[in-house]
Amino acid sequence: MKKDISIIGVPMDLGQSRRGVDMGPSALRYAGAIEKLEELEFKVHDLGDIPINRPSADQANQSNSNLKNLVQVIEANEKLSDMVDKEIESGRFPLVFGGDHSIAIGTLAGISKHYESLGVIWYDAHGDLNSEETSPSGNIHGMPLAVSLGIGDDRLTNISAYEPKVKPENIVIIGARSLDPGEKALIREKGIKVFSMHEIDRMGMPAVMEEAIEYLKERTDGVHLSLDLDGLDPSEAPGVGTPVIGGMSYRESHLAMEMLAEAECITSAEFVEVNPILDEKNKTAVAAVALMGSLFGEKLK
Ligand code: 5AB
Ligand code: MN
Ligand code: MN
Ligand code: MN
Repeated sequence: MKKDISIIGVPMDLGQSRRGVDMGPSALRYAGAIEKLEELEFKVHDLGDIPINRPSADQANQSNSNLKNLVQVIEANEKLSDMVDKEIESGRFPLVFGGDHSIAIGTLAGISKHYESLGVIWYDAHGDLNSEETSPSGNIHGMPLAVSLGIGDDRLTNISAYEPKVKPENIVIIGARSLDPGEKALIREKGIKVFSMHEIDRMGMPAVMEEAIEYLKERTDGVHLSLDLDGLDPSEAPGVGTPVIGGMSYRESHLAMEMLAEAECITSAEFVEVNPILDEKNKTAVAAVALMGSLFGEKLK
């Protein structure tokens, strides 16, 4: 990865119900993300934050659909998709700072058209494979991977006017430990590759990452890393809205990022779900920035 890096902040908290995750981009910047990447000799272009329109009180009260804040989520993702698209066109590596995970819809919409067969690593406690019908919450941050497969409301699946963004066989989920019944059914139906905490416990992180990398290298021409900080154990990353115990340790995650750096396979990335209000002294953002360092080759320098 020798390309310049473009950072795009998305202060979005409308894809879920706990306020504060809109401050994620600031928390990541304060934790030293840009300095870290510059230390690694990257030229960094910080493009600032995308403006997010909040629903009016009227609109917020009309939320009888199972897709909360749908209009605002679409709007933000269209903008994000356009920005990511332009950065790739200019030959830069897009690095997106969330915001809740609903923004992966826009990131993938901007990226995927540049590849014949884009791969995705979904590093997360959750599958994010719900739709309006299967979602227990109506929160769109639990849906972006399904949307990217072309499953869900057409206004979401068709962002940037094409679908699907990803093929099921090009996805690897790592760290899953909280899947809803509809998500499990979809994983079985589509044959999506999942390394749940069970596999991580049994095989160990090195074997999991080796297999994931080999699997993706065989079938993809680029790989997007979508890293939800709740993939980590809440003891080490407490600043997230939907923590689930029994997660990946900081060390395991660190190794996973180093192995991705060695494999030189990652072509875009996003770090999402950092909520500084729920955090302890910005610990989660600090962990995220350390992981970014490993992803961008700190160990290889
Ligand atoms: B996250 C849940 N599956 O759909 C849902 O943090 C949680 O982006 C989704 O992974 C968590 O509401 C979404 C129960
Ligand atoms: Mn999650
Ligand atoms: Mn559709
Ligand atoms: Mn997620």
